[in-house]
Amino acid sequence: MSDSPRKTVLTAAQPTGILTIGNYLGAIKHWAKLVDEYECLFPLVDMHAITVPYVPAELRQRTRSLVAQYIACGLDPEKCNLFIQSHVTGHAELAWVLGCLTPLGELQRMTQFKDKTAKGSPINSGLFFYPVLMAADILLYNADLVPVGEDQKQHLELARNVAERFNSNYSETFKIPEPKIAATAARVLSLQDPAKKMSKSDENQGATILLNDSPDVIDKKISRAVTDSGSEVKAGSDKPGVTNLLSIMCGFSGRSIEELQSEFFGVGYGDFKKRVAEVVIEGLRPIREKFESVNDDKAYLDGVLKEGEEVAQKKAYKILSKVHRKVGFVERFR
Ligand code: AQP
Repeated sequence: MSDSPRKTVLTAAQPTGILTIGNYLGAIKHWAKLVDEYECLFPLVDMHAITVPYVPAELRQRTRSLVAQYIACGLDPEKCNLFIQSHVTGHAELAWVLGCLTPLGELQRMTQFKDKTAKGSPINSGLFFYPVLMAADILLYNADLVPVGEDQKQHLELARNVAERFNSNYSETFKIPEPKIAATAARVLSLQDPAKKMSKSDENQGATILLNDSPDVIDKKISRAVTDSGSEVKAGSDKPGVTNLLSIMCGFSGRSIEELQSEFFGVGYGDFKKRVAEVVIEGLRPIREKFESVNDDKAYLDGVLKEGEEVAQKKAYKILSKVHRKVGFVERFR
């Protein structure tokens, strides 16, 4: 089914803002380790980003910037494929076919949709259809493995179901994608409300640390992060704020929670936070420097995206032609 003897990995981020240390520690840092072993496709999913309110000029700018952020985080375009989802029309085309195989009830069960509708803001049908588009993103390249966080497991399950349904209705076509969960991936929480995850689109700027935040800003945000009652630097369900800071420090330093707890035994919250800020600033320094050096190089970024698009387009066309033939569409004339 695939040209490559290597397994294919596909995973994505939405260009909805500058990446946070949550996106980095929970996802991209781990993706960067896969490029030597797997054939990796990392689409920038701009079509998913328009399922929620957005500003067109910002989306365009954020999509370009996301390529630079990916490269800065270690996704080497020489070793993996970076491209824009909307540049490969097969994503939308396959989503339509898969949508026609997806019972309404399956989409109504998606907890992410239910959560977003519960917030009461106006909902469009694109948001409802989001999991089908995600299934198309994956199946269009016959991906073997999909690195996902807990929050995306249900969507991947839907992709697996729809692939199985297609194979059983129309004969074997798609591989059934498997989740790939990095054992050490952190779930980074909001600095202002550790009951929710850190999100790049959070309107409260104090809640997130962005990959291009300056050392001063990082220092301020961490010093103002909410902590918990008591004064001990210790992880636990009764101390979500401190646990989050410890886990951020683990992510950047590679040290375990236990080691950090012993180091900070008897140390107050203020000094602990200063140390967390230093580690985050040092961890982000090379990323910020690389980002600044590539973000303005439009010719280089365009070259990366153009090459990515060509590779993705070729792969997508192969699968899509097969799908069109199987579902009974007349062969295209070009
Ligand atoms: N706080 C987080 N901790 C760990 N992992 C996270 N991811 C996101 N936030 C955290 C992981 O980052 C990858 C890319 O995410 P995405 O851009 O596709 O969408 P998202 O999960 O909705 O990320 P955000 O930052 O919360 O975006 P917005 O604000 O637009 O909704 C995924 O692998 C995700 O699990």
